[in-house]
Amino acid sequence: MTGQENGPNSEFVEGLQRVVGVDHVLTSDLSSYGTDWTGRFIGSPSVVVRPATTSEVSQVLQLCSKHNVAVVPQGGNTGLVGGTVADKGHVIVSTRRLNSLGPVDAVSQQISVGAGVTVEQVHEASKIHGLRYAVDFGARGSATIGGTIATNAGGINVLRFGSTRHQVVGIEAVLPNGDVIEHMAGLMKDNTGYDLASLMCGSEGTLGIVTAARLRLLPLHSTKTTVLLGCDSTQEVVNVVQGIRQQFDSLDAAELFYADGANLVAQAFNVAIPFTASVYLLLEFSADVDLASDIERHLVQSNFSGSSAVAQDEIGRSRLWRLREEHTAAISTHGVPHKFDVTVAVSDLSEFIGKTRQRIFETHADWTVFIFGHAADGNMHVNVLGPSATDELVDEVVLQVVGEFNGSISAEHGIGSAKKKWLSLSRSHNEIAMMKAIKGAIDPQGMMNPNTLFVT
Ligand code: FAD
Ligand code: 2HG
Ligand code: ZN
Repeated sequence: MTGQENGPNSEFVEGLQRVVGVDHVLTSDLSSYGTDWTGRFIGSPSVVVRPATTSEVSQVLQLCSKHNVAVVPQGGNTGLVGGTVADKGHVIVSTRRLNSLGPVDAVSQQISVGAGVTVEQVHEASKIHGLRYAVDFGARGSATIGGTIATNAGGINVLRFGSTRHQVVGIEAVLPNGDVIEHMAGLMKDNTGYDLASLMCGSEGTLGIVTAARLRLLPLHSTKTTVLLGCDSTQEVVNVVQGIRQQFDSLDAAELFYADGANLVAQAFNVAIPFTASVYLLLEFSADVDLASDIERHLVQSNFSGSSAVAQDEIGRSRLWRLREEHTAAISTHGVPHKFDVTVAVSDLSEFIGKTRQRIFETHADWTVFIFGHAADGNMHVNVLGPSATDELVDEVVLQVVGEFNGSISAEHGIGSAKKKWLSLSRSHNEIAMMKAIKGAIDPQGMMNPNTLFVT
């Protein structure tokens, strides 16, 4: 839907300017808002509006509703599935000025923040009080709390603490008609009907705009131990992770990557690889005791015979983490990838990865494939360089393999515009019908993020 295919009409733009001020209604030089992080999805928004308060968001949405203009919410624009692609005539509502932060409530171990606050800002504010925010991933410096809620972001600590949905204890959001819902008390026991905060998690901007959230914080442990292991096969990684999880409830992260990805990162960013291996497993533990010797003992007892490197100081840990976290940026230095963030049962991981590589090779032997991800969740990232941005053959091939393994076509990035054609591989007809009924009830005009989630 949009009533402004030929560009925004002046009455509408002036209305927006009255709400947020002239400086915060942009109608030219919009490419940084119009193109996604990967460069694969390029939109052509007509207007970017930058409200600073919930009341301004409400007035902006009322105006958009009145003028029949489609709205694309945008936070840090670090999404990887084309979820912020806006067509001509669409308005991007940037939430970055909704940046109120805290204070940390040390008694309830919670914090209230505006949707435009970054994940890293929440980490820093929590740390001062001996607390931590569980959601963490490479784009922490730019990804916003609103964006992480809208995508139900996962990241490296899901195995211990769950995804974003598990951290959100209160929500404030503006519905398409401008109505505000606000449920921010953060009561841990509160069974008073539908869980609207949870509904907004993973809604990808299709139901309204998240303007603030109350987040659960956790005690910050005094010691972090990061261990890089060299393994011979994916199945060995799966076995090691299983043994470690049984022994250590202090395991925060278990990340897998291969020699090809490590070499790419090393070349792109001059990061040293401590030893060679075909598959790497990066483990991170946090606890109030030094776990290094316990971990070493466990590995010896379980007959682990590969190479290893251990770091407990900030610089050493960061060196090891860069090998994993810089995969995304390193791949992008070689072109515009097709990206998949999929989950299969951990017990199927090895077979799934083998089959995925084989099918891609059979489809096009010259395409380059990088696979890495969150080993304990069965969440792998398959990145393919070679096909053009609009060629969807590789998408069809990879997502079909996921379907064969009864996996999920989106583990953590969302469906966006990239995967909406394949939603039925992971969701039944009745489930999609129910989701569309919810969308229709909340957004009868279909004005919220129309290119995302559903094929319309
Ligand atoms: P955007 O990209 O701006 O938007 C994403 C989606 O949310 C869009 O559909 C948008 O319309 C909607 N949206 C944004 N803000 C709001 C709001 N306030 N209200 C309603 N809808 C909104 N993701 C993971 O899950 N795990 C990872 O490990 C991970 N690692 C990454 C590493 C790198 C280097 C990069 C570049 C990205 C990574 N991502 C990861 C993907 C991305 O950072 C997440 O999807 C993040 O949640 C997006 O936040 P954002 O603020 O940038 O949202
Ligand atoms: C990660 O785990 C992110 O590093 C990004 O989810 C994955 O670049 C990707 O495909
Ligand atoms: Zn990831």
